[in-house]
Amino acid sequence: MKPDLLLLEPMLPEIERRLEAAYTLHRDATLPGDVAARIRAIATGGGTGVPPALMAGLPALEIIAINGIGTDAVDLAEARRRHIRVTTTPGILTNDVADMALGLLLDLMRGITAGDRYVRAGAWGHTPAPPLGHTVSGRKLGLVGMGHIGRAIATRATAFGMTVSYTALHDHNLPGYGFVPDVVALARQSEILVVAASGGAGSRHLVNAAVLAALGPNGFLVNIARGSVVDEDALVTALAQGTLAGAGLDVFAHEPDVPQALRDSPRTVLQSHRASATIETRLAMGNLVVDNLAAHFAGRPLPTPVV
Ligand code: 8YV
Repeated sequence: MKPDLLLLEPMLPEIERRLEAAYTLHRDATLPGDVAARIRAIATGGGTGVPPALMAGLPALEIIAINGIGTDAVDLAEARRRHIRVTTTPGILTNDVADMALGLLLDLMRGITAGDRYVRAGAWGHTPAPPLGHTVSGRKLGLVGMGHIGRAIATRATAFGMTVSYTALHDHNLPGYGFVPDVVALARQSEILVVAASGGAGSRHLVNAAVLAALGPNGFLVNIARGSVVDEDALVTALAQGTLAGAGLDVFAHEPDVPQALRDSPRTVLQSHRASATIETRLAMGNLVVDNLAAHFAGRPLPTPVV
């Protein structure tokens, strides 16, 4: 009999076909009691995770396979207590997420999508051109978080001639990149601040009103990490008051709800949590999810466990 698996987030068709071949797939988290009692596995996204109440209602749950690297939406302590395995897809999405960070920054500072809208609207030659942009190359960039994604962003920024500094839980002693222990001090010395820190209680609102004020009215913020790392109310206020020049955001505090003020602001470039959303990366991520699940049910070592 095929194990029962709860799929909490859609995956590529070819990945879902592989899952359907090996598992009895359920897609609705509001399960009747007799089905909930049979669920042995969950496949979910990093941003979606597993709501604690759902996890508590699945007595037979053995493994949570995350289609991503963020574990902040899964109660890992509870998983450990219940001996539930948890896996992620490390390393695969690093370059795509770093590319998105630079893409958001380039669009934000050069007005690329604003210029696209201007031309598509037939305004060229008829109404004033969009405002001049800002030079990206050679600027001072600060990174909040210096894991694999942060380092990939630093490599790209260096290729753009930028001076890169970073803050993290400790000095990684990285040649060419300055370590700044305090996030406010990092913001004060940066023209661009990129948030690449893991989500969770330890980083909640790490980028707060004081950090945004230190980044200042000529500063730009990019967030490709988690919405929880930035105080979103403070960000809305800074953009509205002009005490921050702009923000490029792929993640938000309460996805998929995005504050109207951010959607209306001319100082923002917005994406719907798509930094890892390429065919190539999502196929590789999905295959690793399938491989982790298959290893578990075959009694083999898991390829990429975190619990
Ligand atoms: C999502 C992410 O997992 O890796 C993460 O933690 O947030 C994303 O890559 C992806 O959007 C699939 O849900």
